[in-house]
Amino acid sequence: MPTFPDSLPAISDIMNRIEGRTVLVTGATAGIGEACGRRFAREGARVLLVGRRTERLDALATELADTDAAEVHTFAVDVRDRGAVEALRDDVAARDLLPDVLVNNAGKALGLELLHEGDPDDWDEMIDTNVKGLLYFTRAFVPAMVERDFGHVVNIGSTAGRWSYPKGAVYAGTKFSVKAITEGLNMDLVGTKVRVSSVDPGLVETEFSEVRFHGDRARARTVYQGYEPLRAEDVADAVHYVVNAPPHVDVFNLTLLPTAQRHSMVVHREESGS
Ligand code: NDP
Ligand code: 8X3
Repeated sequence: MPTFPDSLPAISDIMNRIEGRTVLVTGATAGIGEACGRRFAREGARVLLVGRRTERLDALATELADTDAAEVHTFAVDVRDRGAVEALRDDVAARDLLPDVLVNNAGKALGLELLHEGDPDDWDEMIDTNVKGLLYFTRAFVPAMVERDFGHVVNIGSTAGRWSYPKGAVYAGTKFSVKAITEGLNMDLVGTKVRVSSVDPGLVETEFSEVRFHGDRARARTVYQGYEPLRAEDVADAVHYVVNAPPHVDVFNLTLLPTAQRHSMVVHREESGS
């Protein structure tokens, strides 16, 4: 029988392939994107944080500058604004900050309504953010990756891109699109060393539901009651795993759910008080 030491080091302790890389994260002012920004900074990456809320970007940059040796750059950009995304690309290229890793995370659900009663303004915003914003960033930053024959695109999809659900058809439609775009881009890049992955979480407690319910925090809280949802840091761990994999390994898709969740529609909730 072979003998092993009592505690083996984790793979990520052995090999850090992130240190010194440049990682751009969209939607870094909250939730999963913020957790990814923190995680990559902790691993010694140079992080480019993108979001709309400047005060949050500034606060995060200050915090990371205090606690990490990482280099942090912030950019107040609306991912729906194609011109602003192109200007961002030109700006970071001029400053030699083109990303090795692009985490397309910015996204949202708006409303939880029967499709035939839904609000077309909500649909436009979801499609513009989750699909078109992701496309604009991909179009802006992947050419330089192809030119260098090195890079990684990580799209944050969702279990909603695998299973639609009642009153969530349009959000699910955007996440099915992310799945299709991830698959297509991955094939388009065959023969290059640019990797394409998606990380697809189930229920994660972030500001997601507060945004979905247009600021109704009490209603948002009910989404995560009676079970232990994923935390943003759990998803950042998954993104870290995908990016830190050896260069010959492309984790095409990583789906993670809370243990209490087995499908978009199957969640085991404990009765309150039990
Ligand atoms: P949060 O609401 O906590 O964070 C969303 C982030 O996206 C914020 O930083 C927000 O920043 C940014 N964002 C939204 N619109 C824009 C825009 N137009 N331009 C730039 N940034 C924007 O949600 P999550 O962290 O939960 O969501 C992140 C991603 O994860 C989304 O793609 C979501 O669909 C996906 N996801 C979430 C799950 C969940 O249960 N929470 C599960 C599966 C996937 P700002 O407002 O400052 O611009
Ligand atoms: C977020 C997960 O199930 O709320 O993508 O749509 S869900």
